[in-house]
Amino acid sequence: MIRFIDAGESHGARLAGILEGIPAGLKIDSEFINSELARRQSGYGRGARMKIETDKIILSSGVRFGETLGSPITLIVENKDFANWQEKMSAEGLPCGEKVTNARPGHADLTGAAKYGKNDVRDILERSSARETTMRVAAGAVCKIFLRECGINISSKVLNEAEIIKKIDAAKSNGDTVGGVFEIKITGAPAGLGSYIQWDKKIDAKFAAAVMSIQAIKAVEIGDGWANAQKFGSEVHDEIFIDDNKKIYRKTNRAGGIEGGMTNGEPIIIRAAMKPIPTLMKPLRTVDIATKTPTTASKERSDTCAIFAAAVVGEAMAAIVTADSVVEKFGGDFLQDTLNNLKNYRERILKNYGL
Ligand code: EPS
Repeated sequence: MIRFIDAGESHGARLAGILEGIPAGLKIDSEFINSELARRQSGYGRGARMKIETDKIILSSGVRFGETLGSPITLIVENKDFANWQEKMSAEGLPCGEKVTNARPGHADLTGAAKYGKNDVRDILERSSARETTMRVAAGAVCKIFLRECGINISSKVLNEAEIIKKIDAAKSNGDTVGGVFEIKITGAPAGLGSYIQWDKKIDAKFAAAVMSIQAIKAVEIGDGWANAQKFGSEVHDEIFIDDNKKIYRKTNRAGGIEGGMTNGEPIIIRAAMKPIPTLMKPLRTVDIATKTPTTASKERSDTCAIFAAAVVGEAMAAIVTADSVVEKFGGDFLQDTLNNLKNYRERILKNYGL
């Protein structure tokens, strides 16, 4: 089983993550992790913060002489911006900055303050910030390295990119923000990851939860999920064919590579919709939680659009789910055992089922 949690505030000293369950014997390329972190930092529509940070990974456990031990991997990234906030530290060593009491509509601010009994919204926004996704990308990069050994590759694209870039320009000059849709593609996964046996084993449900957990993601579909709902079954289901070598193939992939909660050997397609970021430079109406009077939302330095970063985070979340499913099916102590099991399985289902 692969487990991942992370910790850290947006303007705290550092971010940390623990990734457990990656098999022993995997060579870890820190430069690849750093290149993934750089991909997440780039993309049209990002704000001034990304000019301050140059995210670099520190591996502080679970890896020895560049190879995994099978023990939990600790991942750390320093926040360079911390230095700019240091003079404003709280007694606990957490960043405080200016007190914020006007909650942003669409953000965790209002409910978070009420739930955790805080009267400074900064106590909420520091953790709910998407800065945290840095660690998801670092953990996802390790999972991608493992998946590469298994012959599985993950990529993504932002849909309607040209149109979004135009919208970002317009939003910037209007003090507004922009959302978007990205698509993740996973190739090389064997048929049979996940299961129909129980609700919590279905791999489409796991992908949906993992991708939906990314800040500001409000809808996730597998394949042509939304469009398929409007069509007849005969227009939707991907017919099954067999070639001269007795190999199964499909002419379409509207199911997005998942049937019955299991991968079916076709590319896995996951799409996610991101709402526009709630921090607007032309702020919306809200209420001051201290005075209980009408006001306008706080104006934090922020991004105009983070869809390009979100796509990279989406890949990382998909990588964690895929790696977990591989380890569940093929074992996760020692890499060579995992790969041998995977190879035997691939051979068996190809020989007996053409899959
Ligand atoms: C974010 C606000 C901005 C973004 C941040 C997410 O940060 P700041 O308040 O420091 O300008 O840059 O994203 C990141 C720091 C990041 O690494 O992605 C927010 O409120 O969610």
